Amino acid sequence: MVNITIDGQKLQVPKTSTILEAARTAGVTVPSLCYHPELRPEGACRVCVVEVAGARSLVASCVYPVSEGMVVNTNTPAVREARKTVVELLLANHPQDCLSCQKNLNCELQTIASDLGIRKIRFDGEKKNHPMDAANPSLVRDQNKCILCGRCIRACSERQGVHVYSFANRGFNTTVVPAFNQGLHEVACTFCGQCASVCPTAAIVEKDDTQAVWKAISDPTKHVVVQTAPAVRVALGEALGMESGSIVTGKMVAALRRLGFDKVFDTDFSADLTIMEEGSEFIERLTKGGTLPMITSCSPGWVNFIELMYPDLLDHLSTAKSPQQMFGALVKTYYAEKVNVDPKDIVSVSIMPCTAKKAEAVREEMKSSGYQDVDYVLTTRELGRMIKESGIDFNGLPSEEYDAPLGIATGAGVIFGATGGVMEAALRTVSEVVTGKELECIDFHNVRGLTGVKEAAVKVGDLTVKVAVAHTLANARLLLDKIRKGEADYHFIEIMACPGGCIGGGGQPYSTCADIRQKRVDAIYECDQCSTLRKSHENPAVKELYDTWLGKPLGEKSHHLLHTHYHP
Ligand code: HC1
Repeated sequence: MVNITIDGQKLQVPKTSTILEAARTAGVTVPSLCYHPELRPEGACRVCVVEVAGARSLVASCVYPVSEGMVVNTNTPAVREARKTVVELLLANHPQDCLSCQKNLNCELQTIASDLGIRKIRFDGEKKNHPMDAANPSLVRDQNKCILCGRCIRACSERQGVHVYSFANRGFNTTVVPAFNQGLHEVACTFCGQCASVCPTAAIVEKDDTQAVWKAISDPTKHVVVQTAPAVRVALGEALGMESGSIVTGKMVAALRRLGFDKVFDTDFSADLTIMEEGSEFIERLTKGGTLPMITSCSPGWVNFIELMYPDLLDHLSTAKSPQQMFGALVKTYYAEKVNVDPKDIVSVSIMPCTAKKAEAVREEMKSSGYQDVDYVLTTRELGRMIKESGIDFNGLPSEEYDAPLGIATGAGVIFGATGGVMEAALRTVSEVVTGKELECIDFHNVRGLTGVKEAAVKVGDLTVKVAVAHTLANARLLLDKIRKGEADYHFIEIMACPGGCIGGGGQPYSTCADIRQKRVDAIYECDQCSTLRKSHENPAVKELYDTWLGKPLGEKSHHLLHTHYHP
């Protein structure tokens, strides 16, 4: 520890701290833009400058280390003036379209300009004129709004190990671009959206599909159904002014009805179905011989990643479609038959925490019903915007239930939303199906939690099943490299592309950080704990689906509707 003084306050802080970290632990607010608590500091934007006694000039507090006896002032006229000038220079060549910008009121540049009391931009700078990159289904890049903080570069390389972005050119012409300034659809982008999630402005945002959904809802000839992913219910509240980790399942269902959806269903239903299919596939591979370790296939950012980076390992991937896509295939077949609606008149919408789900929905093979199985995917943020636009008092809504039968789900379905949840749900079912005996305890604590890679050995009858769980694509790499080298003796692996699993998805409300992810995870397990049924194979609607329509897991109909193939 070292002794320092910040704004007259004497502190003891770890000697590895930067001034910014020390200030924040002491409750002193120092504004910053390029700094992100989960990414390597860069010192690029200089918004966080402070005065250090004895230093020749102001220093960037996010990269300046503390030292014994250091005296720091964060609020002097010179500091305030320097910060203002830095932000004014950023604004000088920034499109000043705040009122109509997708990030209006969620933009860190806007907030800092306001906090610093900038009322006039003294410099009328040359404006950039880059074309938009919008030729992919998930993300829109507007380099004219880029402030060159480099957070997207670091998120993509450090968190995801994908390395899509880098700086190019010099001076005023500096940009952040994929290789050779290609569009995201032309490079090895997984569309996970972690870049959008850390971008302080609207330089990278999700593709907005809300207008298309509004149009479908107001078309009287369309039957518009919606499914909501497990992780949305524990995050949507944040977009509407509620505390992180608020469980808003019932209010969300009520809001979706008021928005005009004809039926409100739960992706947790098809998560249960995924367990039936994927669990059966695992048992088959384990007992009859098949490629092991088998790896889960529900996270589309992860599926894109293995297709792009490790195509030689695609045989390890389960052929089970994701719950979103199983749901889509059933809505325009099973459900359409049940309610006697022509599938061509059904519009199938999903609400997801994920930007890669938009790309998954338009994959060529996701048309098992004869139509595009899922028509529109909205992120949690987009749903938040629709609710605001409609003037619904979200907090004042009553709690309502999902519609049957595709809204009936178990706790095993909801834990899909947190890292380790798919594995735990699978273990609950696989154990009971293999042994024919009821588990004494269905809480598999050793696969829970936010550790990057978790391992466990689980007794299933006489077998010891070795499992691993990874979240973020950088951690996925660690496991895949082990498999490539023949050093992995796992039977079953769960991989989710985003930090914390879907609760930390690229489409979740902004400012997601470790603390918020933990609250969402806790909320997910609370949803499970409060469920009457907590094992996928006990879902009565799934049982009825098999009994009356599908036949059995891995049967012919399942194969056609619920399984897929991949592209090396
Ligand atoms: Fe997910 Fe999944 S858990 S991938 O994170 O398997 O997005 O929430 O909906 O499909 O169920 C996302 C979440 C989600 C699917 C499920």
